[in-house]
Amino acid sequence: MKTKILTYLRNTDEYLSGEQLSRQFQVSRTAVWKYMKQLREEGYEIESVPRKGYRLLKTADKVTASEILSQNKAQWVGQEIEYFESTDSTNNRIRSFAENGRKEGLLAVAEEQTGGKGRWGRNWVSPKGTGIWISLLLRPQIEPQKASMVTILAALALVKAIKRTIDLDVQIKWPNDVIINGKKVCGILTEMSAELEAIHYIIVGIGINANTEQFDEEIMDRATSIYLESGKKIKRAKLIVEFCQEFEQLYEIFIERGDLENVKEEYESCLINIGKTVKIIKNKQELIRKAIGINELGELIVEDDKGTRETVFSGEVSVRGLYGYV
Ligand code: BT5
Repeated sequence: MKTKILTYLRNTDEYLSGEQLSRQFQVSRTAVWKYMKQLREEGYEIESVPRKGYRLLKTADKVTASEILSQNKAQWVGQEIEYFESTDSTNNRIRSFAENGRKEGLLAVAEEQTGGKGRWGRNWVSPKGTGIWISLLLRPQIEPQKASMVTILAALALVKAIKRTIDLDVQIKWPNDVIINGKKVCGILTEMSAELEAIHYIIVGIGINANTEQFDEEIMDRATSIYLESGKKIKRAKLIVEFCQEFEQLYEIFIERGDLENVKEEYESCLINIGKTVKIIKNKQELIRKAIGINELGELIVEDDKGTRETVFSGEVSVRGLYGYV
């Protein structure tokens, strides 16, 4: 109900009287008053004028379920939300929800992660109040080998969502980093539960440094935030909603087609690796190659100095000149 009232307030500049709201939502005027009180406590600035009613003045930079749901126009991505003030990792939360049979599209959102995870057991710094730490549950009926394509789609959806929110040049470092001005602004951790033939579920975990003002020394040279690059603080829920909408579109087409041919060009247009020398670390071996692009499976196409091409399916790929490979 709180979400419905918030959506209603958000969609008009007019005053809405207690009576109007109580009629609209079939609740008492006292109940309306209580919801307004709750919203104010959550940080929304709601003006109330005698004989006119309520009007939403300012929304808080919250990532609560109501704040996201009241703006989300996606059909099913992020239409169910589990919000945590603090949790170890939203990927872990989605894993337990998935094991309990929750539906595809469920989004776990945390204000803070105490055990944020990167790939291969690395740490993901996830402080309170400034970032976006979310995980999405998917149950695609595709071969397990295709699961990594979801990371490609998530990265592209993130680029599009950020560009819709703010005017910045956003790029992708294959496969899971989103980059602004040569530094990492988002990371993606895709996890899966599967058998040889079938996927039980996929968890797409996304970390976005949105309004972060500064980073600790250990990641300062490689991490940035939307705020640090643009000088503007964004409303985090808005960006989450943009992501849900963009991702849903890309994912539905992908499920229908079964490959990435239709997004290849757009993806490559923001791929920072292209034409660059890259270092591939695979089975503890280092290979130096030139990156050419991706194929319809989302694999990175690379070329050696003799012009022989091969594809990289997964692993660590650093780009010369970019953090971590100088
Ligand atoms: C990633 O791993 O980039 C995946 C990050 C996924 C985080 C999300 S948050 C919601 C969900 N729940 C989780 O527990 N995880 C997901 P990788 O490519 O391995 O990069 C990790 C490396 O990035 C670290 O070793 C640091 O060097 C650096 N790093 C850590 N925190 C960072 C941050 N906040 N911003 C930029 N770089 C960071």
